[in-house]
Amino acid sequence: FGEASHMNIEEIRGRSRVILAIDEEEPRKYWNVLDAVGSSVKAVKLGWMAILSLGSDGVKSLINGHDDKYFIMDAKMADVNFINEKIARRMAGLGFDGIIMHGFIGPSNAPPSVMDVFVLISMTQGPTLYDASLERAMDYTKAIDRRGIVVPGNKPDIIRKAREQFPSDVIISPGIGAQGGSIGCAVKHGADFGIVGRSIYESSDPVESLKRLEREAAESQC
Ligand code: O7E
Repeated sequence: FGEASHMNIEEIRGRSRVILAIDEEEPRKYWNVLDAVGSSVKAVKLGWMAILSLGSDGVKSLINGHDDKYFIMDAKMADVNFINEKIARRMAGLGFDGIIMHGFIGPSNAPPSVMDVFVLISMTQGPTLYDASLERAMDYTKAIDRRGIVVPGNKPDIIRKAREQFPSDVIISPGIGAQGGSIGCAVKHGADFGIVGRSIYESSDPVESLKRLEREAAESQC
């Protein structure tokens, strides 16, 4: 995945603490939001809404048109290995730098790392089975070849436990703003990035919202 001129996720961490999530219906909105925020956003998370709204060729064009940014595909993969691998290779072909999979499937079903893998260990809503056996979910995740993990930004205690168990992972945390989490608190407890969707893309001033989030992340307070 060599052509793009953007930074890797660890380099981005030194400059920005927000990963912009876009889950819109309307294809044009993906372009509009990225135009509005410009170079201040360094990492973007897209998911199934982007693939459904833009189509895979549309997603590829969007990524090509913003080659200063790091793109993560929120596939939440949880299939058998050979399917996960096919999906990961296709997503890498669209230009994605990272992909998200569920941790519960364990290392034998994880795809070989054709790009950065982020493993989901606990969710913003729930409780889910992850919360009933968080320690085991963490053990499964430790055995997966990965760049980082996903833990809920609206559950600071889980972020703290995850940071203790995963001292050198890149921790990315959704659930900031619209789902009640605070980015300052998430960073204070050990998150590297807050993943933020509606609080930015539905804001009347996305740039101002982004700046406020970056300020809160830098202050790192609850
Ligand atoms: O509430 P918003 O609008 O800021 O959007 C939250 C985003 O985070 C959205 O894209 C959703 O798919 C994602 N998310 C959760 O909301 N909860 C989770 O537990 C996990 C994720 C997620 O991003 O998972 C993979 C990173």
